Amino acid sequence: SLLFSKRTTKLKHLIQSKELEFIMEAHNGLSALIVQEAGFKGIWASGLSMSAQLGVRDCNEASWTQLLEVLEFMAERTTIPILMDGDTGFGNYNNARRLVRKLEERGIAGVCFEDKIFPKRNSLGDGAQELANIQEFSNKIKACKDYQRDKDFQIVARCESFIAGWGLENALERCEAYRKAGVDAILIHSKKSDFTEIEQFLKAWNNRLPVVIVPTNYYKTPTDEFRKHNVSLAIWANHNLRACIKAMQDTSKQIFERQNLIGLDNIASVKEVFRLQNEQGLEEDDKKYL
Ligand code: SPV
Ligand code: MG
Repeated sequence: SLLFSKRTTKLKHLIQSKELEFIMEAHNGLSALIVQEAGFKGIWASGLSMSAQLGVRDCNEASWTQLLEVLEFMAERTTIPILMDGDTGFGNYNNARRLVRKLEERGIAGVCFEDKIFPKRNSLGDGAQELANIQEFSNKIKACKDYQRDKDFQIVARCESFIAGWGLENALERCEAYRKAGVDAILIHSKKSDFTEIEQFLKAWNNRLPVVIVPTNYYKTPTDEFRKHNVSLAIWANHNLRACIKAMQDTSKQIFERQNLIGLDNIASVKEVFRLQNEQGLEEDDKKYL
């Protein structure tokens, strides 16, 4: 049964199964545990969220080794698979495949690489987007697939043709090249507020490989539409980050203005903090070992 499988095998199953599955964003050890406790079967280690929680921009300002440290805490506190947002792979094929090796060593189940130029920019912003050369990016994928040790480690190729304004034909050409390079799944991204671009792609793509989507901007599309068009995996990509930003802003403002702690109803108890940290586990061990 999958219950006792490796995380790579679990992620492979989430991606390769016929069912529509969901993974949820987390950006540190605590949020990763919260995602798991909510019932999700997998975690999206979002580049936007991990950079934002460090207080920097989503354009590779945080180095890949700094992100590895974040991912290590996320893996430590969870058992469900984590898919890392690997941006462009932090360089050429050699940098990308070394990242794959380090992710495998830290128990991360897969990585998503996007076909842009390092340093990348977030896809939802207004700035111009430069795409990678198709051949060069395909070879990067191939190098990573050749280099991984665990055969179930998942590599997702993210196509940014729509984001860059290059259209459907370009998206199909790219994704076909990435498929031939041996990638496990395609992530097709769109920043439109409706499902039209993704729907056109899904129809033309015709299930050649599993498809992953990120419905941040077209969130009003009913989830059954994703199911109907055979989407494999939907990523709720940044909503824990946005939830804690709002909660922290409200709480800081309220305490600053009132100069007391009365009537804060939207905060967790200290007891809950201890529970999430597993304080009790240490107390039990202290009795045994101290
Ligand atoms: C992320 O969550 O970092 C993503 C998705 O890459 S997006 O922000 O839409 O580019
Ligand atoms: Mg990202």
